[in-house]
Amino acid sequence: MKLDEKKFTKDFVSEVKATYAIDVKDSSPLEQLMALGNLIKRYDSSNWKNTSKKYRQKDDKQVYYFSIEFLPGRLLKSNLLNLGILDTVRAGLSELGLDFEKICRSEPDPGLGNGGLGRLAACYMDSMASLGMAGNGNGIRYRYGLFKQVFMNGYQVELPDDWLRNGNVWEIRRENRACVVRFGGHVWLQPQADGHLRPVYDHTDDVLAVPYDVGIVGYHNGVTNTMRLWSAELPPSADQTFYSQAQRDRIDQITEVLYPDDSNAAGRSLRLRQEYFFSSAGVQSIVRHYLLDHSTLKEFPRKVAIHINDTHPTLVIPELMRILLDECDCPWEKAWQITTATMSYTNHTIMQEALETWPIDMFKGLLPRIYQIVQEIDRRYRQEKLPIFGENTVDKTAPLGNGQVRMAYLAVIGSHSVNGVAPLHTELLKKDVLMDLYRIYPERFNNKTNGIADRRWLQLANDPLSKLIDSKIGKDWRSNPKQIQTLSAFENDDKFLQDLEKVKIENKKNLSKYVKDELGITIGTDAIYDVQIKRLHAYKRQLLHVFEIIREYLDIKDHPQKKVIPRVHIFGAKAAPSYHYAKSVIKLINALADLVNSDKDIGNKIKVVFIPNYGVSLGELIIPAADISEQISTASKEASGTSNMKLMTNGALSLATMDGANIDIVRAAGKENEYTFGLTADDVYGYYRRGDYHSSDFANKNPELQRILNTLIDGTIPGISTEGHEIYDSLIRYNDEYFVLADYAEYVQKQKQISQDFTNRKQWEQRSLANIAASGTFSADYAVARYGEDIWQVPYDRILK
Ligand code: 26Q
Repeated sequence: MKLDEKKFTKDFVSEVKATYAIDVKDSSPLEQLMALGNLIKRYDSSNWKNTSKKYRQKDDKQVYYFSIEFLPGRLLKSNLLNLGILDTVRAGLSELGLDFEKICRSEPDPGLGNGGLGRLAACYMDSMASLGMAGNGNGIRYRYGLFKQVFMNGYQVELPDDWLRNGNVWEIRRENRACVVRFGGHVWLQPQADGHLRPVYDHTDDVLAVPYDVGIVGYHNGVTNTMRLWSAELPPSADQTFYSQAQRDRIDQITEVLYPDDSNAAGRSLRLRQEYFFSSAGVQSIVRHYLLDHSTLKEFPRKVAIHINDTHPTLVIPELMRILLDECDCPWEKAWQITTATMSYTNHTIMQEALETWPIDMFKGLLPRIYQIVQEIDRRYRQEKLPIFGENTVDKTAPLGNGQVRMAYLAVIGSHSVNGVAPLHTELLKKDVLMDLYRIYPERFNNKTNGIADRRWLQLANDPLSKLIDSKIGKDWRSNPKQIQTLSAFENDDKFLQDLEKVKIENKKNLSKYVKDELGITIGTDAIYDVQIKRLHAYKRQLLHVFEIIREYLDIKDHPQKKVIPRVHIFGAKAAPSYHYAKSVIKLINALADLVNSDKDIGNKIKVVFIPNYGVSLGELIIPAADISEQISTASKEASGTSNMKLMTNGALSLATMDGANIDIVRAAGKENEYTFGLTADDVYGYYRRGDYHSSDFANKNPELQRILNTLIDGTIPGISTEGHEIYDSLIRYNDEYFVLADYAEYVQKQKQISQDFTNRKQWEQRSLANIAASGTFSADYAVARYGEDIWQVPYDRILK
């Protein structure tokens, strides 16, 4: 959009006055943020209105991306960037004597997700809008986001994330679009005069789902799509029904908090309530919208694609069936055909035990009509497949089995497409996790490698690098991320390589200031910034990284004179509150940090920085400063990973196992530009098959490793007597489920290599450049375009080069 600085400052001044009845000079950063948000929303309102209107007039096919999590990050800068008015607004505010960065920081970061899956949903929203694709988000407006993490005495403590305290300036409450979602009660089928069976409900618990819409602004294209988040409220009571406090609480609870990624939460009926709540409200609103312009349902799958981000929204399948059967009088066969043609499903996990299931008893009580429909899906599935595949296979794959509703199986059976998120992951789905269903529906399985919104992760997070890129190859890469490849023409341009180094140092300064201010730790910009930022999970093996720090520590203590290349080990990770082991690893890292950071012999040679409360905004600060990207999961366990892509595009070199999308990153950037090590997925599966992994063998034959293991239990690291023993036991007594000891030696060897290589500044910058230049293929724009072409069959405007 067009906006000159003068008009902007005038509008802004009057907005502050109109909203708060004060002058700008008397306003707080929060008030400035609110006024700015309102103004931007107003500037964008025609785009938003016209986008919806255009989709409706052209009768474009709509994609609805259902996700129980969205992690959009702060929206101020990204909306300004995408509208093309970032520089104008920045200049205007500085003209008024205001601190733009401070205003940005006063925006809460909506933590409506746990990690990769939620952030992926947000990246895809950004890319759909930027491609001009008719994409809609559908999720939950949690009153409290994922807990805020603080450390007390090195332990994780969880505090509530009251992100809505001051309201959300980007949302619009649309009470007139609310729908009722029914839970519990009794249902029976009553024959009608025309022979139809119609369900009759009594004593249901009804909940009002109220949508809050957030505009998702496309990049420089005048498109604004909608992300719709549902909030649970009391239904209006026509008959003056009195709600007891218990009923009120039950309703309020539904959208009160986001569940942490934690298998203990599975089986909690509130989680199931959340899943049905947003699935039902979303599908109801889709059908209602569709029927505004269409008189029959025949066209539904040609006009609507519903995508489910993991199994959490799987109930959209029986819910669409319910609406078609019960409210539109469709016969079963036709309803099923429409449903399967509409639905598609992405799997994000490889671990069998993490596949979502619900006890039938709970499911039936909470969702009686939906359960009847799932039973019928199950019955027909068995009937159809039994003669072809036999009882054993059908029993293993049916939606109902072992007293459970098996959500992943229901999702595969009710969709026309099932995808994994990296090539290895998709192969493992076919070979292992969903093997039997792959035999039954081979044509449904496909891969869609994850991607990231480089607008946020490069353009916004790393302005200095973006400007440097502009100065070399122009700005085309900003709309066509693969064009960044042309940057490799400068691999022998010494001046450019030095500039690249300067940018990295500038970003390190930024981060080091934060670390100093917030944690009181001094870190130099000459050190290698070795970064591992992701949820804390045993399979992600933060522990392997810890072992390297202990090794370096002991090495310096043994050889105080030895010259070392300084390192800063940077961690960011939340542990699910009930994940005991993960919390022990947090305590271990913090204890080690205390030991190392305060040891005079160590000085600046090693620093360990565990930045609390890692999330999108901290990611934007940390990632541009990274030299090394730790992607060290046990091969086969990380479905894709996406921080690997964010770090790559910011010039970090990966230290990686051949897992998830690391494999694709290594292929794209060249093996010589990364550090790969460790068991492959085949090796890991070989151990499983033979059952011959013995972790203690690795400890016994490696005295250095033995010594490191002992530091967990011999008091070398103060304050971890309990945690140290637990972790030690998990490795030796319980045979090291994630092969940490098996991968130790090679990992360490690569770490040593990194220290050596880092001193060759030119070559390092060349390899950093190779990563940046190859990162364009991991832009979510291409990922979403592939979803659009292969799965959703929806058109989009932008031609990608
Ligand atoms: C389950 C049950 C009860 C409560 C919560 C959950 C739950 C919540 C979140 C289960 C899983 C998640 C999130 C999973 C996730 O983020 N998976 C990651 O998805 C990324 C995007 O595809 C991949 O890159 C990562 O490899 C994968 O771990």
